[in-house]
Amino acid sequence: MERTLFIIKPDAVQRGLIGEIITRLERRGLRLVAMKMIRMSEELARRHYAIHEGKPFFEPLVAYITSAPVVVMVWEGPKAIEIVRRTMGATNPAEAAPGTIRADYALEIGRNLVHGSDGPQTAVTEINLFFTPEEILSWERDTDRWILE
Ligand code: IDP
Ligand code: MG
Repeated sequence: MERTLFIIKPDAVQRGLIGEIITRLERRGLRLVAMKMIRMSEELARRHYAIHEGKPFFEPLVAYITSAPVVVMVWEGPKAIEIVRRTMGATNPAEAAPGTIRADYALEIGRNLVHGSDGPQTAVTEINLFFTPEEILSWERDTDRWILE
């Protein structure tokens, strides 16, 4: 089992796409183990995107991610990190495969609706940045035996 941090960014919240986006991950079979709506502080945004510090898009990215509430989640499942990234589509919506969230609802890289951790180490770091251990729930889902072999 793997866990990944997933964020519904301000543009998706403003556009009323929270339900639509959660539905895609939920129907896929991934299990939701934590969720909250927050307004990201500038400090949290800078820490979350620290790897991009110094790049030309960094300051606009911090402004974008702090501009309105976001919905932060932890999703769990086998290969959850890769499966979520593939469900999101490429970073640039113009290059995202049809049927992905970014291809179906977005046009530009700076308004690409969602974030998902890009690897096991990043996932752990990012989850710890947004959630305390008590906020992450381990629960048995009755449908698991029809989703997981
Ligand atoms: P990812 O979100 O697919 O992991 P990253 O390369 O980690 O993509 O970039 C983080 C975020 O920074 C992107 O999702 C996007 O919001 C923003 N971003 C990345 N590259 C650009 C760019 O060239 N212009 C504007 N925003 C960018
Ligand atoms: Mg990234």
